[in-house]
Amino acid sequence: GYPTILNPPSPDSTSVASSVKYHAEFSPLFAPEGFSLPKAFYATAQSVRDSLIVNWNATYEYYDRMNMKQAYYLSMEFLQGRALLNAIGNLELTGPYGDALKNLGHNLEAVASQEPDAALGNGGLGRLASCFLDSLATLNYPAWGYGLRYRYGLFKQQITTEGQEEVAENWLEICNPWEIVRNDVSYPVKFFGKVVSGSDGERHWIGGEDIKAVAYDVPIPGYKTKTTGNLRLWSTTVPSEDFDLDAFNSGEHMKANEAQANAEMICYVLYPGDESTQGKILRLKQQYTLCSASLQDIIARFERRSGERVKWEEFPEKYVSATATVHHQFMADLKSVEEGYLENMTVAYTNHTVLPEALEKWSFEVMEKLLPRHVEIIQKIDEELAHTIISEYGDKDTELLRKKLNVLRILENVELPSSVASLIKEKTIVRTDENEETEVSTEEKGSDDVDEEEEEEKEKDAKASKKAPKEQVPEPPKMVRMANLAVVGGHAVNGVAEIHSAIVKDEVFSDFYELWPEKFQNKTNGVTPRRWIRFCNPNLSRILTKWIGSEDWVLNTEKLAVLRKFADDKDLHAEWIEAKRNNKLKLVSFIEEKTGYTVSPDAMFDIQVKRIHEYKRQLLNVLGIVYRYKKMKEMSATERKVKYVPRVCIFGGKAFSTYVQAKRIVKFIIDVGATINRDPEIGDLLKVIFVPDYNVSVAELLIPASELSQHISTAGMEASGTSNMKFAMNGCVLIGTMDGANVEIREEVGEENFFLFGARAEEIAGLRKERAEGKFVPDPRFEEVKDYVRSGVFGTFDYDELLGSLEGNEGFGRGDYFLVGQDFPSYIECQEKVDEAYRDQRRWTRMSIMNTAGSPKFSSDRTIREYAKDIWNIKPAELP
Ligand code: DL6
Repeated sequence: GYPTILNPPSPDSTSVASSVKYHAEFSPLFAPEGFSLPKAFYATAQSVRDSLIVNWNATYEYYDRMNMKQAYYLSMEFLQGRALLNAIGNLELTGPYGDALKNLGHNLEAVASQEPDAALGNGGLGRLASCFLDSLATLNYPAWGYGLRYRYGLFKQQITTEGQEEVAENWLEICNPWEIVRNDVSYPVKFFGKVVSGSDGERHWIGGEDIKAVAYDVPIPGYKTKTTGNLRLWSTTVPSEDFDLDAFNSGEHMKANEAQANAEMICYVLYPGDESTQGKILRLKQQYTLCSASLQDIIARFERRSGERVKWEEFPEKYVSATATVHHQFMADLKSVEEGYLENMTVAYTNHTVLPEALEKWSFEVMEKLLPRHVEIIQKIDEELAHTIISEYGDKDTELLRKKLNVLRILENVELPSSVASLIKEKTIVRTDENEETEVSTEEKGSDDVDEEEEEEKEKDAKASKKAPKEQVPEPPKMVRMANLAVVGGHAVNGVAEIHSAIVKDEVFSDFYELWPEKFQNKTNGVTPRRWIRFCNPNLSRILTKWIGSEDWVLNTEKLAVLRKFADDKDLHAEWIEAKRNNKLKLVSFIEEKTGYTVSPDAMFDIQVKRIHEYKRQLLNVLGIVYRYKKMKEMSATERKVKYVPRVCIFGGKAFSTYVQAKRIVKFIIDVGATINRDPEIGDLLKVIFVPDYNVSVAELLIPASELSQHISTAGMEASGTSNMKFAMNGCVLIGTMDGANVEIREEVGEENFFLFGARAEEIAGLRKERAEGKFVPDPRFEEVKDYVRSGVFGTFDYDELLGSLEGNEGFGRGDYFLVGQDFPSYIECQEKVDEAYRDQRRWTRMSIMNTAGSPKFSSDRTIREYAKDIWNIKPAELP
């Protein structure tokens, strides 16, 4: 029943204009009079969507008909940004739409800037998911994305003199013109209730709270292909009969609406605060909703496509190769696991962080209440895992067995069934001498298993020694380790850059690696060259096309390497510098509009944009700026002009609303900027800008204008980073540590074209240890810079908590866990080398060209091909 036309007549500007006018009139979102910019945007988007729908339906029909293996990418975040320019670019309709809008009295860029960013993500994780969708469609892979349709996304960041303020981001206020609600596609999702044994011998989950997940589909057009993928986002509501009409009619209006409000709440915001138990439950509900609805949908599709006879054994081969890239990896609706649908070869786990606080653990009790049946199944999986561990290590070394059970089990501090516990007990009885048997440990038996006998023994001992019995130590909390569940359940586990994957297998999951080495892989991240060069940087794109000889590089980034040949060509240099300057000029206006500061386009644009986090070390950057400022102030005007290259230091990024230290960092940057930017002695030599509400469309403006960008995380802590790739592609030189994908970028662009500093990942543990032992001797320049801040130059805000975190030796939170003081000297010395290189504009331009030329590897097309071949086992299928 789908239309068979795959090629709608290629619209020229006249037919485009009439389609836009048609939508302004017949798909109205505004009053009939006038044709304002917002009205023009929505009408244009609706018109573009018409073109997308034809290929979208055809793609869907083709996959259905061919019954081919499909991949599903599940992610809590998709950071799509704006879609208009991307869609018309991919459809090769930019010209016709530009002309049509001009005829209608508007300019395409201004119309496009009306689109609110779809900010259903927090940072790199969500943006990666969106780049992957673009590559999947472009390369004709049968694949869909699944996520949640958050009503408010993350939050809108406002910057005031007090720092960051969060405001709800109402991105759906007018409507999302790209989405289509599929009212016929919805699934029940259950929470709470209880599990009972039925007369059929099966366990049944009954009662509780029932909600409904409804599908909203967003088309994902590939570049120069008919393939149009799908991003299915779930929104939550209640089955209609759940409206309590009796309560409503008896005046209890709120109560009548309670079920609806509870259900809708699930999709209100991304990462709701989770400090309270209610907050934790809400997050678990979100994760479970995504997994449950998506899996029900996948299974329903499998059943439908199977026709009369459903062969479950074909499920893994035929259909699912889902990637749980949910950083809170609630991997799967485990009911399906139990029923055998999702055994091997179906779910793969990508790890995106090694930060312990992001490797999620759920309270066993909370989970047991919310998902009682799943907890039973997790216990079964955990039990099976225990058997595997016992058979692997039980006969070798009892200490080892104990350690392995402690580390590998999914359930922490939860007792195993008595049969397994006694098996372990048997294995852990060792002979200390010929007659005596000693139990090695009770730890693996779980807290409930600590024998009463043993407690009595202790009390007896205490009495014997005439001491009062010790106070009862609170029981350790019972937890479900989601990452362990993901490794056990996944057929493949991968990290996202070489160094990160090495840490994943050798440190974070080393015990699992020992057990199942074949599961572990690396898949270095990538970004789409369509959005991140072709569409966001037309000035550079024209140069690339001219010097490479064709526009092929958009699909075959290997071609970028051709530029190496011309790295010293004077004509290329001239064009390169002009393009960068034009991009900088655009940014100058934007900065003025958003912050009120005027910056000089002649200064070096030095940018650090990413989530604000202590491990990403925006603090190191700003302390470096403070040091530079102090030195400038100590010099004469002439000296400082000779020594320093003018710089505009630009920051952008959001601090999570409850992350106090990150918010202090934002406030600090703003205060430093307020002082420096007003200092007449310094003028254009140094400016510090915090760009408010950093998001995808702001990145599209900043990255093309960047000359230096900072990727300066504590080594070993950034899984990959993807903005580093975008910057390099756009001819920006990087300053960075040996961390995440920096390592590979440096390898590709050449070490002479990358500013490296700081401790290496393998040194970090030793350095932290030294620090804890009080052996660290801070560099005097580091002390000097902190004293300078404390002297009040940047205002009266109390920076003790911030600077204090860099001092002492008390471990996490204090004692400079992120080693800012350790790396400070090498950082500022490296920054001097940056100035020196920039002063020589020929050298700098060469470095810039070499960065673009060295970035082919970082296309998400390469990453996706690797996933498809090595993990998902899917093949491209171009529409006939
Ligand atoms: O893999 C995408 C992206 C990496 O590039 C970043 O290095 C990494 O921080 C990010 N991970 C997350 C996970 N959650 N937390 N925290 O956002 O993934």
